[in-house]
Amino acid sequence: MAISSERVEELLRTFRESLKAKGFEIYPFKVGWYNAVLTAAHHLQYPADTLAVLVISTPAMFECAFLPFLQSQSCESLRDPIDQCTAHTLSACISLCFANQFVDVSYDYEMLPSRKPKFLAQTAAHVSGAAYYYQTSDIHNPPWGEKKMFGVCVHPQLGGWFAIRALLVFRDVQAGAGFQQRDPADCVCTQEERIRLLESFNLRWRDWSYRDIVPAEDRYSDQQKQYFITPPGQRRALLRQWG
Ligand code: GSH
Repeated sequence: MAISSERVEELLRTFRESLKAKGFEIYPFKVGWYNAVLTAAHHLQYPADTLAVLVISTPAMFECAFLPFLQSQSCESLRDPIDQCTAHTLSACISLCFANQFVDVSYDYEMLPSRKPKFLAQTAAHVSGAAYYYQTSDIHNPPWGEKKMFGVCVHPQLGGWFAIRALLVFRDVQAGAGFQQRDPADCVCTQEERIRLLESFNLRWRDWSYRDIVPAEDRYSDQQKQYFITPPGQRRALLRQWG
């Protein structure tokens, strides 16, 4: 039986609150909305009404989940501290909130045997309403000719100060017709701004200016910036310094 949109919210309420306290946000959607915009090779193999949830990290994740996670572990044993922290936090919240549900979890860092990602994170962000995925196709006369320019997601409150972390699929939960798709906020409205966004992201991504394309309510702390600016191979030394 398909559940109403109120039941979807009820099902997710405690999970949403537990993850918010750790600096994550969740955005529910139907698998069919995602499959509708992709070729068959990328489809998620579930019926169209199956409930899925996208998980993103906000700037608060670093202080609310990551630093406490480091305190609880021996840093030397962590190979992928950020990914391990995300998996640890999500698994704990899933066990707590969905003891009686089958939840299939895919992380942004996981690949299929074909080397394709398990899900297209930016597409999932767009169809779930989390963040608008700006691509060359959103620009009428792209000034770059045939040059490949990657698309980028912009969150209406966080700009680019967030990261897409995971996709959950509730195998046995079908959402009813009342659960309606909401478009993501189109916060980079003009052609000029969209060109500036894609140029900043593709040509000057190291300076992170694309993240401030819209005024953000929250941004990464200096400590978090220092962590992410440091190449992953050198972060262990940084963690040792932070002690
Ligand atoms: N695999 C490493 C770990 O788990 O520590 C690296 C993780 C990592 O740095 N991921 C990037 C990230 O979280 C890409 S998703 N960046 C934050 C951002 O770009 O906002």
